[in-house]
Amino acid sequence: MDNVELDMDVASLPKQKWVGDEHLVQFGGFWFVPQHMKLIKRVINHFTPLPTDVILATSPKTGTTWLKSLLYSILNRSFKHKLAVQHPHQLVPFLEGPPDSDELSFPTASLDTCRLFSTHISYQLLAKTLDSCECRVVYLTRNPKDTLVSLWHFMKKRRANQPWTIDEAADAFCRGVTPYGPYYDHVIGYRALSLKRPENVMFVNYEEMKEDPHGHVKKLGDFLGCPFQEEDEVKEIVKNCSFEVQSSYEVNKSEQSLIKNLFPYNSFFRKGKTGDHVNYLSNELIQRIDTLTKQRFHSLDFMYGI
Ligand code: PPS
Repeated sequence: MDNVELDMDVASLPKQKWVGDEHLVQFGGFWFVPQHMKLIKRVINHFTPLPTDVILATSPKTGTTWLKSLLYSILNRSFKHKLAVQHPHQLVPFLEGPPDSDELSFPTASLDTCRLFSTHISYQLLAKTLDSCECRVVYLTRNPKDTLVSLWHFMKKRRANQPWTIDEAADAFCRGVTPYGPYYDHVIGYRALSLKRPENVMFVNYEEMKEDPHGHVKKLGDFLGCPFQEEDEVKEIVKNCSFEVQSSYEVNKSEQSLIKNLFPYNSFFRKGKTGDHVNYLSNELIQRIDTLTKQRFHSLDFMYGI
C-alpha cells in the first residue's frame, strides 16, 4: 500500500460496470462500491488493532454470517443466548461498517474478553495494519462457484428492478470485478499470511466446516486461546449456529436492516448448502471458473475450489 495514494478522489478511480447501471471502483488493486470508499479508507488509514483483538476476514458470501455466530459463541460462552435475539451482524460489527459516533471511531465490539470484528477488506490493503500487530485473524473462504451463486442471489434480491443474468455475474467474477474482489487475490493474500504466521492467522473453508463443524469449533477454541473442556458445550454451539436454527429466529427472518434501506437481515440466510452452483451454472461457466481456479490456486499448490 505504500505507493497507493489513500486520499485519491473516488471519482478519479478506475470504474467497471457492476449490477445494472451501478459501477465498482478500483482502489489498490481491489474493487469497491464507490459509496463505501470513505469507510474503507478509514479502516486502512486509522484502524489499530489491539493484540487481543480477533478479526474475522472474508470475501462476501463465503459464510461470514455463520462464522460470526460461531466466533461470537466461542468467545462469549455465557452470552451465546443473544444469538436468538440479535442478528450475527449486530453482534459482530464490520470494521468498515458505519461508525458509532464520530468520523474516527470504529464500531464497538461489546465483549468482556476481547474485541471481535469482521472485515471484507483484503490482506493486501491491510498489510501494514495486520503485520504490525499480534491480533488473531480467522480467514474463511468458500468454493468460488458457490460464492458466485450466493452473491448473484443476494444482489438480485436487492436489485429486482435491474436485470442481471448469471452469465453477467460470472463474467464479472472471472474478471475479478466483485465487491472487495478479485476473489482469487483476496484468498491468496490471506492464505499466504496464514502460512507465514500460523500462530496468528487461521485459514478455514466453508466446505470443511460444513463437513466437520464440531472439529472446527474445537480448533477455533484452541486457536483463540479458549479451549473447550466439555464436548456438550461444543455440540450446543454447533447446533445453535447451524443454518436451520439460525434461520428460524425471528430476528434473522426480519426485513429490518442494520443500515437503512440496505440488505435486510433475512437476506443473509438463503440455503446454506455446498454445491448449489450446479443448479445455476452451465457446464461452460463451470469449466471457465474451474480453469481460472486451476490457474490461480492450483498453480500455487493450493488444491482448493473445484
Ligand atoms: S455476507 O454478506 O458477506 O455477510 O454473506 P455471508 O454470510 O458471507 O454469506 C452468506 C451465505 O452463507 C450462508 N449462511 C450459512 N451457511 C451455513 N450455516 C449458517 N448458519 C449460515 N448462515 C448463512 C447463506 O445462506 C449464504 O449462502 P447461500 O449459498 O446463498 O445460501
